[in-house]
Amino acid sequence: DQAIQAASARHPIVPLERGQLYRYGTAGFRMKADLLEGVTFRVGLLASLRSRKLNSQAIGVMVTASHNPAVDNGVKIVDPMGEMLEQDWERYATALVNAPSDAELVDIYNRLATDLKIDTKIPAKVIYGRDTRPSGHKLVTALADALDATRTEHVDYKLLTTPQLHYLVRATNSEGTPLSYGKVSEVGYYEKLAEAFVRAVRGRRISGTLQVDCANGVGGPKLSEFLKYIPKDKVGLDARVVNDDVLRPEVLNLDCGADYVKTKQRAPPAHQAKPGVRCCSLDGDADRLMYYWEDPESGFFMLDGDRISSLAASFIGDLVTSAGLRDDLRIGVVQTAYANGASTNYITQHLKLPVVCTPTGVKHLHHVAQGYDIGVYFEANGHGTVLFSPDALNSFKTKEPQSPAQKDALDTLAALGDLVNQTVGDAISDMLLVEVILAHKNWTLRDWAMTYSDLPNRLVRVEVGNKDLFHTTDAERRLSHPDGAQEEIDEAVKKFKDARSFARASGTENACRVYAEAATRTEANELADRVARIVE
Ligand code: 16G
Ligand code: ZN
Repeated sequence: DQAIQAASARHPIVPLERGQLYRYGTAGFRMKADLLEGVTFRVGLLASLRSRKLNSQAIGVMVTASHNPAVDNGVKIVDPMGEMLEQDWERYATALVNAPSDAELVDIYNRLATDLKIDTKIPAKVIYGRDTRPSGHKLVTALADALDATRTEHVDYKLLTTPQLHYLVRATNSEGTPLSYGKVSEVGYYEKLAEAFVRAVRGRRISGTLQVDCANGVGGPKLSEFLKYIPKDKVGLDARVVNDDVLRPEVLNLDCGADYVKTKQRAPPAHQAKPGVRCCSLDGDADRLMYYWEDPESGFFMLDGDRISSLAASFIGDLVTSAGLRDDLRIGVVQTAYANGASTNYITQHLKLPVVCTPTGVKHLHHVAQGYDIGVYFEANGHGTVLFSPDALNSFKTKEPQSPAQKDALDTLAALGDLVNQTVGDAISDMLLVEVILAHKNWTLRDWAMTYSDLPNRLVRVEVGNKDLFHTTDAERRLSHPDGAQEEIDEAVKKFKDARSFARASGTENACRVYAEAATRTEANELADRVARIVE
């Protein structure tokens, strides 16, 4: 108790304005970095409890604020299989972080240990990493102090992309078991991806240049490192890495990156690629991906998370059919309310695959995707992955092929099982998946874009007095509170053709978001404005 109390005194918590509480939200704790030192210390205490609760398995802690500006930072906990922290535990994080004094912090820590029947004498292990933000160093020092005070073994992996940390957590906990996820090192991650990529491309070549904008974040140096593991003479992949300046913190996510491309619907101004060149953008911690190109005739065109999802679902669905496994494996696609209606129609009507809608946030999508043998999940913002069940992975390896085509499909599926990060959305791994699919289909981005036409849509951020007044149901597609608001939105939607709109409180900012789509751009804009006025 004394060790914790003394260490906590070195990393004080800053009271928030107007008595507000810190809250473990969709992306952990995320805010201005100068508020986070005490928060990160306390997250360390919870991570040690979590490890002890789960029989000393390794728990991960990632320090990042993803696509947010350089002055922000954030901290989140990763569960043993590389998943997001179990939802029940979010309130324990909130309780610890809001303890008003060091002494009360120790009380809450002890009470949690008692209530959750945690033996604080058994070993605990926590591994952690951070993105390139300058504040990250100080925060991991606070984290390490908490781990020392609780006698927790810890490993500092220093700079990592978020998905790399998720990989390492799973690799650590599965090491030496039949379900080993790969070597427990950053190099192990590169080797696994590179080997699977070569296997998946096999017999084809990645054509043309791929320009990758790394948001001036940690993805830049990590992607460059990864590319050293690719035998270019064998598979191609002429990747040109841009916006990879991690020495000037102020340029992180500035006018570049996946979030910029998605929200501004344009290519980052620095390093504009020549018309026709295949481009993609990662975000600041490399867990989101956007593809786009500048068309000589029609201008900028973007392929977002919905497009990646439908591309992956179509390719994998066809492979499963060719492999003769269509009747054995259940394939499903998981989206959120932000998914463009045209993508949902394409997946259900053209690909004939089921689509489930969940609330925003990776943990919700991931959870539902786990219910399938092959669960494809992506948010429109470019975060997502494809999950393969143990049964699915097993059938790719053990089914006896009856023809060379069937063998080819099974081999490709097995390679995808290793290529696609099974723990969380991973921009580098997803990018390789897209490159593999385009090579197999012999498609350009324009071919990919031709599969369906997006409904015009608009997303607006609305400042509201208190966003906590807004409650939703039906996977965030309807407001249940304030009273009468949903009826007004319904009335507005009725006035437009093929229209849909919803409002929800942001989980990461103090604001509401309004989404609208309709048959024309003008109508989508007008509907978004109307609904924004209702919410205001
Ligand atoms: C977080 C979520 C992301 C979601 C976004 C929504 C994770 C790891 N990240 O960044 O999935 O799209 O929040 O933000 O869950 P919002 O609630 O502010 O709209
Ligand atoms: Zn991110």
